[in-house]
Amino acid sequence: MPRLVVILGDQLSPALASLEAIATDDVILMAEVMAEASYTKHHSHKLVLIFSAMRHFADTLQQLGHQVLYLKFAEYPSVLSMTDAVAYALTKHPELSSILLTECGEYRLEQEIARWQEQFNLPLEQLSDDRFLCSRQQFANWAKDRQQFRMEYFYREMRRYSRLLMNDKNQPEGGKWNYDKANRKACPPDLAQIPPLQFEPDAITRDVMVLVEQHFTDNMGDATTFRLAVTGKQARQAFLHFVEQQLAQFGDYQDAMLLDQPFLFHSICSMYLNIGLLDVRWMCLKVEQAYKDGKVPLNAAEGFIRQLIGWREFVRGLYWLLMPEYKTRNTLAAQRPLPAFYWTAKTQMRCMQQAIQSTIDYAYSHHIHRLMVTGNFALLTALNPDEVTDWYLAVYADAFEWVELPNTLGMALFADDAVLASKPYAASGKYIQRMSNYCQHCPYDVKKIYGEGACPFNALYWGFLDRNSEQLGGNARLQLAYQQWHKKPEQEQQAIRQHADLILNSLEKL
Ligand code: DLZ
Ligand code: SF4
Repeated sequence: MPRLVVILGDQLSPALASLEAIATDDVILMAEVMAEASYTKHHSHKLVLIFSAMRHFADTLQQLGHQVLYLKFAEYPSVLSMTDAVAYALTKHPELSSILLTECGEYRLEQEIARWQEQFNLPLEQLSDDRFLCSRQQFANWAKDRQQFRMEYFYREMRRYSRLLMNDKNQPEGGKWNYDKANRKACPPDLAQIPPLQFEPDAITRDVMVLVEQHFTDNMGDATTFRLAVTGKQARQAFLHFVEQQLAQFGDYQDAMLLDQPFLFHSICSMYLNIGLLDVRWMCLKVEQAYKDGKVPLNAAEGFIRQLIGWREFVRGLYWLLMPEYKTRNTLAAQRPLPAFYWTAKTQMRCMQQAIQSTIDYAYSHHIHRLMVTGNFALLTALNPDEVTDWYLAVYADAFEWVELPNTLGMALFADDAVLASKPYAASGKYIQRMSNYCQHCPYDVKKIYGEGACPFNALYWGFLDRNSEQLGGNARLQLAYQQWHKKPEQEQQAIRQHADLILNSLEKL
């Protein structure tokens, strides 16, 4: 009996479970729809990436002999959502007698899909997404008897399971599981930078760029500057370029930031991986091989593999374990609205300007920009988690809720009742000064805590600790910080509090 096989915009993998299970008379449905393109105000590069990659993927499927029904954006007036697309496909193909898909990546859409069986009166089969190493069920089993979920322990199990960077005695390569401490160097400004690979848009991408420009006029970014990979082949080229040219230094400098160098030694491949153009096992094996061949040091290979099989799988597991309640958490009762400069980069704070400008230009900024600059600022100023998480979901090309929400709500905002992080990643200007050269190019003075021209991160940091002392004062990992605060003379504390309040009441002016 022929089936309708629905493939979503982040499921562009030839080895997708539902494609592995496909039969010759099944019909594949892919659809560009308004509901998915507008549930958040996606960056224009994210829209071009997804639509163009979908069109290229559909062409490949057709060339392989599959029957593909592809609905282009705005060409089917009755089709505004994935549900509409399924309804349309079933009218066109009344012979189809069931629906098959690989489980989707977001709770929101999963709820919509769960209604199809009743709505269309057809059996619906959903396959586990085995593009992840750890299934939702395996994660739930791991989490079952634990009071606390810590990435490090999950990661060790994933290393044993995947056998990546393990020696023949089943011990971690080099004797340690984690080399993160070796990965926190500041980057010398004159170190040669090798940019990530970019790709000239082909005719399909150019069409999509025009479409996005026409239909999404107020979204962040300029669609005409789009230069990302849009096929699996290009994405693999981009990743191999990273392994050969950048990975060796990725380890040492993964937390560093430099003026006008948005990429440093990062791969910029998360957006390809998260829509299925890259395969996580293939990526990890390439990185492991580069280490075995003596081309990259262990701290680089381990640091990269940890992001993929540790952190990425861990946040996905937690997301599915804890949704939908997870999204409603707001541990520190943060309520302030997001300042307009998150959309424009128009702020004098050089660090924020740099992190946001690269977001506008490339739908990308690296993890320290996200965690320790824009995220840290949002934490210190008590920005409303709904607004902040929606911003991250919208502006990054790699952002889908399963990965974005735990990283933002849990890691950056410490708003998830300490499920993800055991302490808030709050930092003063000193951290940014240590890890970047931004402060040398900033009108604010990083050495000043309060008074005219003081770096806002400083008073905000102490103000954050002071304001939340009831909730955070007992946190063992913050003892040193609280001791430093309590050592300050009362008069200085008062001046800092006043300065922090002044900033909090006029965020838009920073
Ligand atoms: C993100 C996205 C966008 C912008 N557009 C589409 C689309 O038009 N059609 C589609 O199938 N998928 C799209 N996606 C990806 C889905 O939103 C994605 O499958 C869910 O976010 C679940 O991860
Ligand atoms: Fe950012 Fe403060 Fe440094 Fe300016 S001085 S770049 S605001 S940390």
